[in-house]
Amino acid sequence: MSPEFTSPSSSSDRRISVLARHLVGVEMDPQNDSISAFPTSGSDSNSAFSHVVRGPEDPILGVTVAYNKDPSPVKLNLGVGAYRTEEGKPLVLNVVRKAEQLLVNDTSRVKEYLPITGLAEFNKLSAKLMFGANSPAIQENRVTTVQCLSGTGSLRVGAEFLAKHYHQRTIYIPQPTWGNHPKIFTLAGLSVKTYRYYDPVTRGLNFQGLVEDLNSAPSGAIVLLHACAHNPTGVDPTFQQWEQIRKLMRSKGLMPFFDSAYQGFASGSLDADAQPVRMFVADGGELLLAQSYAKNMGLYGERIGALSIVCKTADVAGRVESQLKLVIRPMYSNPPIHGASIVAAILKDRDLYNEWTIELKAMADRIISMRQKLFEALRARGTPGDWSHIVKQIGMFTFTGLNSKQVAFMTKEYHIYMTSDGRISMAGLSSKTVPHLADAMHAAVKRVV
Ligand code: PLA
Repeated sequence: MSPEFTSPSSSSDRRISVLARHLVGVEMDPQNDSISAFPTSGSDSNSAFSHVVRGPEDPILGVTVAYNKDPSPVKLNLGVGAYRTEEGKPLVLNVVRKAEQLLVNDTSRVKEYLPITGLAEFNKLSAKLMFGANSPAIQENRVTTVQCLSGTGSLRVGAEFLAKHYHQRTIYIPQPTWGNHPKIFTLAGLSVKTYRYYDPVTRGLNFQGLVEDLNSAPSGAIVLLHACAHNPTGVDPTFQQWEQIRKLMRSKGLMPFFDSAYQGFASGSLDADAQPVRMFVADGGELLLAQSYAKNMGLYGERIGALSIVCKTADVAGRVESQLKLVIRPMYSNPPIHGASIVAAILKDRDLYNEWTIELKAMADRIISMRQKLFEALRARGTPGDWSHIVKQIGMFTFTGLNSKQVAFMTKEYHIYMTSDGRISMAGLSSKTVPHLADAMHAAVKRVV
């Protein structure tokens, strides 16, 4: 932070200036407006925290931090998976604006605490969205759903519950996976192992490796599955492969923990993207599901999601829910109300729901068209390599195959920001920026090995 200390003109400027000085460890002398240092600001030897070392930036969110510091007018942030319009702007869905207006106009609404489990209506509707309106598990009351802090919070609460109450503490995650998964699960008290998932040679699924690894997992182990649009690879099993995975997991008593952060973003259809989860629910077995509305409703900052646990009986589900409350209460007491109210307003109203599906499809289609454009731009440049995976991969990301040196080159020479594993967020790209990205990729492939 580098606040300006030059003569503040108005009294509010002065207040801001004093605050800024306070934040950087210097204060104003009220008598003569001069600046004097806090006694401890010169050295940190008196601090109880002087041994604290600076931690690294997050591998994904840190990309945005670096991007924000870059003054270049051509800079491009393809790091975090956040949807941008053709103009490169963040998007608030129209249907979300409408729902918010309804909420604001309803003066009977209050700001009381929600129950520990969140907004009941939101929970019911979220389970229905994933499991389907006619899901026997829902009709038989075998599902418990609790509102959580987006996908991350749902994973964390689910993991803490498992660490406390499930007989197996090992969770298998795909190799590679979203970088936060191993941290969430380890901190919750689970022990993390990986199963083979991606084959860099074919740039596709290593199905045989996956089957072998799940086969040799201990009976009852937990298995993290990306419900659709696998992050970072953009590679999903086919429905047939899902069916084989399901059979194998059920025969070994492996516990599925689905992470659904992109329902609707893979195919553009909420129902099609829910299919793998529904296959596992249809066999009557148990599972966990973390849902996020960050991407599909564009509610990133509202931190709204849900954890569902499908159980064998309603009685078990009730007891599981009572224990989820004991996990949540000391963690954050109860969840925030606004995002849940927006989601519930949209899911329960037929017109708003339909409008949402149209806007969601438009976002998914724009991403798909960016894949085509980037693929064609590389072909037009004669960029060495087979880039067909760009159009084959699914969801928000392309796992380009670029190595970390090539990524560093693209950031330094072209001001293009992306994660060092070569993942690019297609949702951050637009027709205008495709040529710049294609130029950068072309140069990186030609000049950096
Ligand atoms: N699960 C997966 C597979 C994800 O990719 C993400 C977000 C989440 C869960 C959590 O999202 P939420 O808590 O915001 O609901 N991944 C992002 C953002 C989009 C991030 O890293 O936080 C990504 O760029 O990978």
